Amino acid sequence: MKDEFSILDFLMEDYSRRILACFLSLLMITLSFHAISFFYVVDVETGESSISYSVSFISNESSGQDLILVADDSSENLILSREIASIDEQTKIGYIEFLVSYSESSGEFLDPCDDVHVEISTSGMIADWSNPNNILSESSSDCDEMILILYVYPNYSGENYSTNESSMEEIQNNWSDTSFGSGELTVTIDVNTNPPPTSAIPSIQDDDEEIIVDWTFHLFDFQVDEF
Ligand SMILES: [Ca+2]
Ligand SMILES: [Ca+2]
Repeated sequence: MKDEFSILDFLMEDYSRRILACFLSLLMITLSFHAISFFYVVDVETGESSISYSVSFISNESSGQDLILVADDSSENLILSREIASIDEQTKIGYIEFLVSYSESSGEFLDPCDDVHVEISTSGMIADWSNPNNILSESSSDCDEMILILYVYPNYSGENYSTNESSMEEIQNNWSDTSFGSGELTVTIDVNTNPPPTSAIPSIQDDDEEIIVDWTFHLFDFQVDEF
């Protein structure tokens, strides 16, 4: 009888071990599943990926100069576009800068500088019109240079950056919209002349001013690398 009990005990022990082993295996599988799920959910909820990308910009310029004669008490328009600046449709435009300069060109003695107002019309070109750093108008009465700037591609500064919050596809889509910069940009120049003291003499007048507009399109392409 003693031997029979021993065999039974042994079988029961073996059975218990198997139950325990199964239980522990199940516990390990369950814990592993929860751990993987937890980290996956954290990943999804934070929107972060273990993959990081570096985005680098390759910049270029297209520039030109226009001389515009504006009669007293009137205005002239300067029109610019991709076509006029010889920029192909695939090239991205970051921003456009203008340097407007003039001097008194009448040649008359003591002829003071004229009043000049320059303004970019907020229509015609697809651009980042609400960018707070835009300078869309300037005035001068003393022949000072005027600088205007229009940011065309939203969020473009030319600064390289790294991110793990976007996928490769999202980054590429973000910097590939060539619709920005399409259309025509109109810059209006107003002149009101200030006459020389000798203007009482009919032959000595100041009827106009010659305005020089230097413009530069800041262009870019980009590269994304995984690291
Ligand atoms: Ca003058
Ligand atoms: Ca003048």
